[in-house]
Amino acid sequence: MRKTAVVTGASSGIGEATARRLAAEGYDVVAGARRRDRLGKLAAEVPSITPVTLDVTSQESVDALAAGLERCDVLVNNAGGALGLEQVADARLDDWQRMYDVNVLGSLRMTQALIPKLVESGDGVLVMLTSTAGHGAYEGGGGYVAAKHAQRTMAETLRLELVGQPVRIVEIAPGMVQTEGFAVTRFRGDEEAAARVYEGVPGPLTADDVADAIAWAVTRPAHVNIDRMVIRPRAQAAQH
Ligand code: NJP
Repeated sequence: MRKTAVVTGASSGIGEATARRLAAEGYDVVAGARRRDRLGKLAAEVPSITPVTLDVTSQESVDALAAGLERCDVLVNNAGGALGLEQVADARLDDWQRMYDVNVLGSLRMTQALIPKLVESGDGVLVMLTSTAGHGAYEGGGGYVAAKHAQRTMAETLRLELVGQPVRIVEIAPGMVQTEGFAVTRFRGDEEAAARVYEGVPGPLTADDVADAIAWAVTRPAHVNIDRMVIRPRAQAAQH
């Protein structure tokens, strides 16, 4: 019986790389995101990937995805990102609300919708994409830092609550990863400013580096729980 993996935010960056990587590992992958055109191209390239339009901020959208699934062995809560660079004193409330809605509540909606199927699978794995930002703080990162801390503690709480159930909880916390969308969103669509983020940073991680770690963690034997992997570019050791 082939296993099914659901990856949120699979239309670009880490989510897309993870969808490809899990498909290569033999999973049927349900790839969710809002940009259906991008998912369609991905699915045309990789037949075991099924595109599903998904907005993790909409309960209806999350429920529709869950209702269409026969099974779910792996859930990768990857959809997310940062918005804005302001210091806490100047932060915009609507940015914080948006970051919470996508990163934190989006992961919560997906988790609540799919925990029963992960349990049913007999060896479910839930991956929470946090960040090194979820393990510290940095200036101008306030809302994102807070959201990633919340996702991290959600994963830790879930792991405690699911002791005795056949579900493993894996936290993946990357440092700087050069992806298409992350910096652009953070810089509010200013692509030139976003590109400069990676200038002078020797060897940021690639989406594939993170996807490799996710695939390794979820394919461990059922008795092995990889609690957390913190993955940094070598040059970024011990910083955010
Ligand atoms: O970014 P990007 P990454 N509903 O912008 C989707 C974390 N991280 O791959 O809906 C559903 O290329 C969006 O799809 P679409 C980061 O916090 C990153 O770098 O079509 N999906 C797209 O596929 C995040 O949790 C870095 O626009 C929604 C995807 O999310 C994860 O890695 C460092 C959505 C974002 O892809 C992936 O980010 C780190 C919604 N409402 C952690 N809103 C880094 N890049 O440096 C967005 O530590 N998406």
